[in-house]
Amino acid sequence: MHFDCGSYQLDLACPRVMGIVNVTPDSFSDGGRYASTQLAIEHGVRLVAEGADILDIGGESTRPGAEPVPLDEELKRVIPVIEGLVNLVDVPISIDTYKPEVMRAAIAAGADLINDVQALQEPGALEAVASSNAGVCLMHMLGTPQTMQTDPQYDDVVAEVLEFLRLRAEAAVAAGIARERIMLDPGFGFAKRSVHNIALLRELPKLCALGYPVLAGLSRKSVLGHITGNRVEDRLPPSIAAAVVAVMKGAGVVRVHDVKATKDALAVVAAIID
Ligand code: 9MG
Repeated sequence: MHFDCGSYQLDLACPRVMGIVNVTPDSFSDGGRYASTQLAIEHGVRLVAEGADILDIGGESTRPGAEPVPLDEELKRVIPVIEGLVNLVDVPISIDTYKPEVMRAAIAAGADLINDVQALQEPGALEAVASSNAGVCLMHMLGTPQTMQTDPQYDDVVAEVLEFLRLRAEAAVAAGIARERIMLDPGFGFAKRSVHNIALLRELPKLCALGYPVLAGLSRKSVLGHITGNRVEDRLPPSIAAAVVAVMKGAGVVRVHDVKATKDALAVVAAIID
């Protein structure tokens, strides 16, 4: 299977690692360390040197309870980072945003992939992607980061997430986005209790069976804290375990903070399992 995004075509026969570049002072695990253009660019370059296959740039935190960032502030955070990175790295640049204005500006600045935690539901978002050649990651979430963890309820979380993503992919195709440009993501940690996250990971092959590449983002997330009791700064081993399981269950891309450690773990898996 391959995935088309911007000027890149990713062969997903081997799993790809998306490295996270937060440009958010309130980012839940970086504590604002990379909240300046230069530091974010340097961080992205370092992640590529460690083996990142994609960089995901985000200017608005999506952690539970995070406040929205005004449009102009988000643009000021992410656009200079994208402009800086496109000249320095040769991997697809992804922009983590749900705002159509940010999507358009990011694509004009050189972004190849739109990572939308709202699955292009914002008015104008489908059109912003359709009028470009960027790829898109459609993620499942109920509500917004402010409300999502209040009391998430599902009768059958796997069936409901699959149906949502199937319909959003259909909407994207109907808007003119080629199937090869679409990736799906169950949205681990977004309006989900641990039991929901675990069921979605266990049943990931059902999502893969929809025929689109699947992205899994479990790095440092609270479900790993619930399972292990570890605080966020001690979640590297559980994050690696989760990434390995996700790949073994069919994920084509894993979104992670710790690129080198994840690449090493996946290299061992690839050497042993065919
Ligand atoms: C921005 N962001 C935070 N967590 C994420 C996840 O699990 N998937 C995607 N696509 N984006 C995420």
